[in-house]
Amino acid sequence: MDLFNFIQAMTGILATVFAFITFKITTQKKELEKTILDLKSEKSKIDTELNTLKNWAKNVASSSSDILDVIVLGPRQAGKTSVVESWFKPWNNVHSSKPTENWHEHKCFLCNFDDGTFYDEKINVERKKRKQLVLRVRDYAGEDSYRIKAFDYIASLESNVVIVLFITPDFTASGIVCNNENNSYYSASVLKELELYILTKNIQIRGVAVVFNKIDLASPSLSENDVENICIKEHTNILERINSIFGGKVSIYFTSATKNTGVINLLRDICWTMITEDGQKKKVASFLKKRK
Ligand SMILES: Nc1nc2c(ncn2[C@@H]2O[C@H](COP(=O)(O)OP(=O)(O)OP(=O)(O)O)[C@@H](O)[C@H]2O)c(=O)[nH]1
Ligand SMILES: [Mg+2]
Repeated sequence: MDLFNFIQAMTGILATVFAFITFKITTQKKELEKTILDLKSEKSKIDTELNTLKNWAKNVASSSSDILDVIVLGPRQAGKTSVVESWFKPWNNVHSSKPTENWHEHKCFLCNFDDGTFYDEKINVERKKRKQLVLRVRDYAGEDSYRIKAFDYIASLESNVVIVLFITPDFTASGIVCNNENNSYYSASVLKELELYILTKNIQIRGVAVVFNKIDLASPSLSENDVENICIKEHTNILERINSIFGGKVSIYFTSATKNTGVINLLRDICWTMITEDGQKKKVASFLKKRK
């Protein structure tokens, strides 16, 4: 082969290679352009979905729960279970109440309420917060040994605790007197022990309710005012001991589980230790109405 033919052959080969490379590049460019188009359309779909998600998230609140713990204490037969069951099982007959073994726990949802907003960094959007208020009541057996178990339980809680202390006076034909059971259940040493538990663990006590129950047993010759004043006077020592620990947090109630007197107001005030806003109070009031 002479040089001319050789050059001609080489030119042919190079032209073919060049044509092939050009074809390859053009095809790949087209594929790349198609991929870019696909990616753009995918991105726009994702953007639309993300926007929809953000708008949805703006209106869907992130929920968490607050528990209000209520610890019910008092000597045997004071009527603790009767009062507590009138809150949670109003259909139960008070007269059929049996002595409690250990303790009963009741839990129920009280209300939802708005709790400001927060910035959700995962999706870069300001979202609403919603709180669920849950009531958890522990009704302990009146035996002394359960008092200390209740104190241990109180010490395991941190905040939002309401303590309900039942006192049942002796209602006799001649009047109302404090009985020994109340005195020993709320003795100075026992209350000191409770104080120690609360102080060392720094527990946030929202309120303390002292409940004089069974007021229906008071002589009908006594007015409501008389009954209340005599109950307070006859239990001054116990009340002073309780006040010396809990100070301004103590409120006194007069109830009758059999006559359903004062029991719902007691529950309302317990709930309101956690609730300050009028709107929330209305929701709890409608919850309480179902129990009247
Ligand atoms: N008359 C009257 N009787 C009541 C009242 N509340 C409870 N009782 C009665 O008192 C008794 C004791 O009631 P409980 O509710 O079981 O008392 P408790 O404090 O839970 O007693 P323990 O579980 O043993 O510590 C029952 O026979 C009830 O029917 C009340 O307000 N008036
Ligand atoms: Mg009981």
